[in-house]
Amino acid sequence: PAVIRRSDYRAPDWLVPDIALRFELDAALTTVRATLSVTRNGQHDRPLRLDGDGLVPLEVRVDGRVLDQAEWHLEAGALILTLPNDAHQVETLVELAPERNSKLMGLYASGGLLCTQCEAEGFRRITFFPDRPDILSRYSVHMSAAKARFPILLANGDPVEQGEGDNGRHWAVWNDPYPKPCYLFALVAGDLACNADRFVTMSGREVQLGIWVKEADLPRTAHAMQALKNSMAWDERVYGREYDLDVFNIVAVADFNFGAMENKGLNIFNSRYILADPDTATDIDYDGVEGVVAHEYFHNWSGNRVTCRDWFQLSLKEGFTVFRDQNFSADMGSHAVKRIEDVRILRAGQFPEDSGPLAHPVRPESYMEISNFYTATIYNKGAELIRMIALMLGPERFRAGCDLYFDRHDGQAATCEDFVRAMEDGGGIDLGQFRLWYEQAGTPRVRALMAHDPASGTVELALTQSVPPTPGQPEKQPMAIPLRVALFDRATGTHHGDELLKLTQAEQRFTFPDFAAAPVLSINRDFSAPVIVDSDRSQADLAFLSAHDDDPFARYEAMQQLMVNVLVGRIGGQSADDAAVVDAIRHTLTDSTLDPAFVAEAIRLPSEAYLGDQMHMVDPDAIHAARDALQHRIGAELEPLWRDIHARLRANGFSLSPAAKGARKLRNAALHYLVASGAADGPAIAFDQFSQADNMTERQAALGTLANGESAERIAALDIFYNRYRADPLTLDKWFQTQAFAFHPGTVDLIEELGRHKDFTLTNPNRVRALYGAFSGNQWAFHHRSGKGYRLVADCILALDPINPQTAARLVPPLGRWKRFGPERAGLMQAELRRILDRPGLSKDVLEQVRKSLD
Ligand code: DPP
Ligand code: ZN
Repeated sequence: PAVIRRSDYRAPDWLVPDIALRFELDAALTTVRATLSVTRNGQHDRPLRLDGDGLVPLEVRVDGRVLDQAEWHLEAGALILTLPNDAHQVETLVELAPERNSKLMGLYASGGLLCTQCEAEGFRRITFFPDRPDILSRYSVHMSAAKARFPILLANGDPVEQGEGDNGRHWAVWNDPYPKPCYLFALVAGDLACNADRFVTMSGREVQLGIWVKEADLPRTAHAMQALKNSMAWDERVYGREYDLDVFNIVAVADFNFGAMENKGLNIFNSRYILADPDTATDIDYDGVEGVVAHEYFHNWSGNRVTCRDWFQLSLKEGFTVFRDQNFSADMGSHAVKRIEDVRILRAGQFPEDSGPLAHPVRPESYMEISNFYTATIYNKGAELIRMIALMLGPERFRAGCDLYFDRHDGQAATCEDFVRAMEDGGGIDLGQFRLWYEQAGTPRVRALMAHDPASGTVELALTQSVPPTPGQPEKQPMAIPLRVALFDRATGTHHGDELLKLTQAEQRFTFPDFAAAPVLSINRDFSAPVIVDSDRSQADLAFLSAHDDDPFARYEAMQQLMVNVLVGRIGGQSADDAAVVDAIRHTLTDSTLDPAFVAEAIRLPSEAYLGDQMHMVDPDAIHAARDALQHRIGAELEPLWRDIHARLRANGFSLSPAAKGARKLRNAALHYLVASGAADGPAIAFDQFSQADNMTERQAALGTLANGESAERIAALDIFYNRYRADPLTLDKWFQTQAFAFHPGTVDLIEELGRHKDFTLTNPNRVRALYGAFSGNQWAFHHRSGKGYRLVADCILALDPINPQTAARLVPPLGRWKRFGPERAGLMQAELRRILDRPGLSKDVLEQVRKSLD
């Protein structure tokens, strides 16, 4: 398979200002007739190339005349035509078999529906077309289908006409007035019920909103609808961006590769990001629905009105839109907790990517399969880049930069460089050196050393930075790193204001006058830059910050670092001062001024994977043992507190208020530590919570806690959960996932069993992720010294690849981290990667990931 390079970008040879599509829909056999008006772009005599993937033209016409076979040919699936004039009408007819489309790209069947997924390159599986995001076309879509099976027919834009046909068929026409790239094309046909609502925009236009689901799921759509209306209002208020069509529809489908898709006027969602009710959705699920509904809605401006020139610019829309949805969610709930969660996600997903064989810049230079680049680097690190720009500019100038970006590029396919330039021109800033963030992969490390001179009262902060080598980038230049710092007075626990330092050189010194005594350094406050900070702060200083820092993220971070230091000591076999951690947790738990949701974050031990990331060589067994022992100690020493919190925060009735959510979060943390304490009644208390809970947040947390141990309650709870939810796929996913996440010595064997369970299927991506995705994130279990975990995941990849290569490829990265896990495990992991590579006919999705992982 060919490697595509950013440097090879060329403007398209032909444009397609208009396209008319006619679909005769049927699950077994659909026909698609496409009429493209094409115009030559510039002076050249190159042929028209229409991408196709698995398509065979049944008919090709140019300006109405049927071509004979000698007048066209196929090249790597694409239809090649030589055209004499500068403008023509090209018509093709193809047949599709949606119900046999297990890749879930293009037109496919899911639970009786027909739906589409085109991003990134699925449209070429529907019809012949120049499938690249810089071709913007006006779409007219005519669909016909059997009315009984497919009473609802939806497409992008506005509905214009509908009617009855012969043989029980009916039809509908939808037009989208906004030119768009083909990756935003969508249609849905099926038996759907609608949660209908309306939104009046800032200029007084009324928009019809519809969330379309199976009839039985209607009661689970209220939260998504509220999130949609809140998003529309927020984008008007914060960015001045109004919705632009008369209808906005969302459809939920059960089988979906992504979380959701921002098709113009017709978002299609993985049902897990639409459906929520207290019985089946956790608070995290509710927040996921709110965040993803917002994300896809915000794409209407950051992605659809202004789209990407080519797929190397993916972060242009994704990084910016993640930044937007993060801020929206922060505004809907707690800024402090949202920031902590987002950093936790970045560290869990993006930092490992940045330090492994799949590391790539936010704007990559090359790819084999673009589906492999929907990564935490493009999305989450991309969002951090926008956040740094926003921080350096301040709110007003950032808004001016955004306004200029949207105005300047509305209706265009733009680049990351266009965005940066709009920020420079609109915000009044020089982002010259900052551009390196788009070019250089790898997480920068900043070393911070503080010295105090009592004679002069001067504090000197010496900062050094380095960016580690990554594949294809052995040497790096110093980056522009904005670091928020504050210097705390030890006696009063206060500081004189927080400063934004701009680190631009490899080594830089900053001085601060007027400190009679040595202060305590709070650095990278609010996680102002996505870097790793090494400092020589003592455990006492970290404990001080964990009790006094007024920046919630920095306060959380101090606590985390305190815990990491103790755990790394324990893992290294040193006697560690557990008491410092226990004291800091006690102090946090008893500080009544703190938000319980923040407390729950702050007292949480760093994950096993995060601890692994702190070490040069990862010993999963030692990490597990150390973390387990510390957890036990915290549980046992603070047992009365855990009991008290658990009893006290029991709610009277369910609410989704931030206060109620925070209480549940802290209560679940208390249950977790209480069980970890080894108290004899721990499992019984957990089982009681499991049985009594009127919501999934408490039920699943109790189940998860029980799943870690060995008890009669564990078996009973898993059984009850299964029987209660076996008919509800989204909730049954939790049953698989909870067992895959369990800290239990038998987890690896259980995965093998669950992979053969009658409810396990490879055709549903959510189910695959719930079992194998979760398992490969369970460091201790996945890295079982037998190598069985690696074998199970490799078996799954091999079995899934012919069915759904995109989802199969997503399971590869954990196997690629072999360099960090010692020679024995490395050998076992490489052997599994080679076993995959040896399979003939591997997809390019999996091939690219496995090849890079072996390097
Ligand atoms: N649907 C995916 C997202 O919204 C890809 N655009 O991020
Ligand atoms: Zn997106």
